[in-house]
Amino acid sequence: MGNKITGNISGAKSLKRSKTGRLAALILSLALLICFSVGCGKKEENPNEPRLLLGFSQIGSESAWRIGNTRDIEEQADNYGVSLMLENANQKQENQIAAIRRFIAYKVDVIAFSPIVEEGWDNVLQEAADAGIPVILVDRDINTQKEGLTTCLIGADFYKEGVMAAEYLIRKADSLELDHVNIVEISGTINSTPMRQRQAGFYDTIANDPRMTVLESIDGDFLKSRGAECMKYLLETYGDDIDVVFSHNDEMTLGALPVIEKAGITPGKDIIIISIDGGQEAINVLMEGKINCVVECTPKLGKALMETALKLKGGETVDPLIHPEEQVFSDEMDLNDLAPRGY
Ligand code: GYE
Repeated sequence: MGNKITGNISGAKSLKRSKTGRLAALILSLALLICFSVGCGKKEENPNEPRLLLGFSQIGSESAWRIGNTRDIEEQADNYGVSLMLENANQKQENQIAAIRRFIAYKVDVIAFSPIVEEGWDNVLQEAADAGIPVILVDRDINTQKEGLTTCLIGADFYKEGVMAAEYLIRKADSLELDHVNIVEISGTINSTPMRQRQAGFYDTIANDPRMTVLESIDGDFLKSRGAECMKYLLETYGDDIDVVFSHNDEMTLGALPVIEKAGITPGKDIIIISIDGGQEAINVLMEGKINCVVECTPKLGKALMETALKLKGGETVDPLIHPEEQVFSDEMDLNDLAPRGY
């Protein structure tokens, strides 16, 4: 009997359920119909809502390269719907460290920065790691004994740039049939990755050529004004002995050229001029014949940065090293059809 009552009760319930069920099914189908017709079948991304918050500490505004790099990162952040907190450190490491601390306090999704020099980042990066915020190195590397403080590096192969600069010089010395080549080097910021690696690539490549001598290497800090000062000092010290100026960036080269001309020397003819970056102004001067060779270093790292940051936010693994493709522009080629450089 208990069973029957139970059966009756359960029968009544199931009758009730089936009525409710039919109503629910109707509501559900109506909802689905509305959803499909207005496109709410999946969770829509709100175009006004950023996909991620990226804190980026830029070194400064020392060169056309750097300004082009900042602009590219801003443009690509817009393209990818990334909200960018951009801080310019005005060439000071302590400003970069303070910016990274602000990004941590703000709880950004991802931190990116271009370290002005390689040393001295462990503490602040440990703080980012403790806060669970992934860090991307852009353009330059750091030197650390600690594992896992950063996720990846997106930047040029500076060693290869130095190699390409030296290979050009060896070809040029061959074509001019030079039996000795005295080089002065105006280097980028001491202890920065491009300075160290461009120098290493260049030195390693000329090492086996007995014609090559580096008279002096001097720190021009990637700045135009320093390029001019360095060149003045080098001309006062070595005068006519200088056969080649190897300058680590266009800005310093553009600073050095008027000093050379003022001394009555013709750059590009009396002295071989080799530069790195490939900004429009240097390419124009190369086409005028006052620079002999410019090794390209592209500042356009924004796209790779946004794609990597989005992957990190999505919990995906990323490539530990992304190098853009780069080339050499020189007086060995016709540059008339070269597309505008964009920086
Ligand atoms: O060559 C120079 C700049 O780190 C690659 O920094 C960059 C260098 C670039 O300011 O112009």
